[in-house]
Amino acid sequence: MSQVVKMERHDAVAVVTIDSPPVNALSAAVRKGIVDGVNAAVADPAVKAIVITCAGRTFIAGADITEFGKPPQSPSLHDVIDVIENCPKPIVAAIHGTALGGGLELALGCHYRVATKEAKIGLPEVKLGLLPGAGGTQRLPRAVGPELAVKMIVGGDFIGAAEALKAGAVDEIVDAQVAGGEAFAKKVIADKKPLRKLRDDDSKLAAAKADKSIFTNAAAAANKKNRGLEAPLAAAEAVSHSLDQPFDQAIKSERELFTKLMNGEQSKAQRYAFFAEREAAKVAGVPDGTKGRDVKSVAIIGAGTMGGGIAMSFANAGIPVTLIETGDEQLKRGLGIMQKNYDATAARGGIPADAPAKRMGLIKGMVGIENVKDADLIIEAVFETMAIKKEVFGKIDQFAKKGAVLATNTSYLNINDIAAMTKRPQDVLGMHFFSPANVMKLCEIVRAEKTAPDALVTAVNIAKKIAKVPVVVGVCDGFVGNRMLAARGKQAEKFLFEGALPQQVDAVLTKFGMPMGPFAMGDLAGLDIGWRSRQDRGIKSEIADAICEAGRFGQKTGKGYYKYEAGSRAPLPDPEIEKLIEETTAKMGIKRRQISDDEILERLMYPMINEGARILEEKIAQRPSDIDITWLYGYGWPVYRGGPMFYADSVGLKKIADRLSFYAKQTNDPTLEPTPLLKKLADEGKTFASLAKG
Ligand code: 3H9
Repeated sequence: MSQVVKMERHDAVAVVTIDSPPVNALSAAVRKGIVDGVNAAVADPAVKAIVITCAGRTFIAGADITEFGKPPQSPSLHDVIDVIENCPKPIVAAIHGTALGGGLELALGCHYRVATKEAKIGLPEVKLGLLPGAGGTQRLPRAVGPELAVKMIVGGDFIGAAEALKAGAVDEIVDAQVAGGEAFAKKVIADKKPLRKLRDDDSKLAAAKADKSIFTNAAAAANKKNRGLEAPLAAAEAVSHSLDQPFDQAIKSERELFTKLMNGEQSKAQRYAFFAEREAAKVAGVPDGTKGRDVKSVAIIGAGTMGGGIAMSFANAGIPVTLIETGDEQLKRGLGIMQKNYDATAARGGIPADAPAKRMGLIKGMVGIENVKDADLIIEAVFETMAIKKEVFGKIDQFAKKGAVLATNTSYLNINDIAAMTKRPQDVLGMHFFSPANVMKLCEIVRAEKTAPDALVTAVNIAKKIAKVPVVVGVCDGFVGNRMLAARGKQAEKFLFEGALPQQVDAVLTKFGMPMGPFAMGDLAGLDIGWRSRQDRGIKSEIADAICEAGRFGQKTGKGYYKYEAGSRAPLPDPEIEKLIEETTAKMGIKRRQISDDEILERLMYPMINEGARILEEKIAQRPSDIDITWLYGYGWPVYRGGPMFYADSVGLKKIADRLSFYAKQTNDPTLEPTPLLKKLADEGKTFASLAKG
């Protein structure tokens, strides 16, 4: 008897039910249980048809990812699907929740499929750096036609039951999976329906035979969207074999491509990122069973770029928000920008035409901070100045209701000091969104000294609800992401003095896979902000200051470290900058030198990793993988490189520690010496990942 799959006979229908929480993944035990269940049903002469279905919240969510990279155990998923497809009695897959990856491949091996109304199906393997490896690249095009199939497989996106029915992937929509599956099976018996096998049905391929451009177009689109990823290109190739190879040969090609991806570095990194993201949502150091507080209403203070973006994130998730400003003028301006932003997205086809009105309808603009009084969660997004934040929190404390969670969106400031302005520091924490807040998925949830566990859990829950990826961090200057960014920025700036130009430094990072380098990023954010902050703090930076003194504030002035053509965001190298840098360094008596790309990469990355190690030592981040998630979702770190700490492990910590010591001496900067934690791990031949295991 299987612990995870049971078989019951209801009249002439055998129901094989998989019950392997949380998501019925196809572990070895589940695979064996299905084969045993089907074989038992075949052996029972009273059974005329079989239903395969799942208990719990979902149909099979795919192969068991935790088994990848370990020695294979039989039966393989291929074996299971062969048993199903070649079964002498008709088999109906009854789908609810999500049928994903190997789960959908198994369903496509069944002779018929039914799904509940809210069910979704998809082959998201590319998101793990893989492609469907159990026949999905061949059976899906035969079910829905190659055009939709390649779109689904290369993009990894799901479709709903209604679309699946229309496209031909399911045969009927049912109210409940088990009863609906049984009823359909009875019809199959009564109508003597044939043992339909997708592998033998080429009818939908015939029309597409002439035009193979759908595959090259899908590959080109994937390449444009996600530079450097191998899986989408391999997936497009695998699906294309549905047209130029017989079924069995195409399955062999699929297997070869799948195995190559599975053994490659990219998928390893992407699988790591999948689990790291889920791990990040688990808050260490709160008592087991801590529940979040109820959040029925949300208020956001400040309708500027950040406040507006945060409000849009809530509206996008269908949650009403009150957006608070100090005056009508500011409120009108903020709401106007949001409306324009939504209209532009709708015009591009990014959201339905009626979405802007619906979403703006969820955002209620109000003047006066007293309007926070009904909110369960208040997020402050005003100017990044301690004095102003303190004043605002003093006022929030006056008006907010008891038990409300009070969050600040500060990106650097000490939240303990902000919390001290209230009589309820246990309710205060940080929710640091990243710009543009309606797009970027990261939300650093900052735990201050006195933050109550249930307040923390509330913030994590609400961040997930608005489709953000929460990472819990501690209080320090810049938290995790910006603190590491500062370590990188310091080196980037030094390079300009030593001999490199902005375009050389940036190109090293874009070649690595980052969406942009530090100088293009500075131009995008606006150089005047840092300039003003340096003036406040009495800090000089000769090149950056000279650029701002020349009125070059970045993209908004059409010139910064680069120049920009009217209406374009593409950075163009500017000879004027080259001249400015050379003149400035000449005046300072610096002899410039050729700097290699290798040196640039090492000196940008390793100090950042060193800072990450320091962050772990100080327990500002709970785990190395949390730092990786911060960079994946907040700064566009390429997912196929897993994140800075994962990357460090792949380079080897000994090499990183040695190079840091070398650069500390070369540039006369002792802060570059490896931190005690990095040094210890390097000396012991260990990785950052070993810390998580410990
Ligand atoms: C594949 O199928 C390859 C085949 O083509 C070929 C094979 C030869 N395995 O996300 P959640 C865990 S590749 C193992 O928080 P939700 C997850 O880690 C696979 N574990 O829930 C978490 O554990 P914990 C193709 C899995 O409701 C728990 O389940 N399939 C798997 O927000 C809950 O997950 C995919 O890529 C798995 N396959 O979302 C689908 N899936 O509680 C991947 C989940 O310990 N999964 N877990 O942290 C998903 O997209 C989402 O989990 C899903 C549910 C939408 C299903």
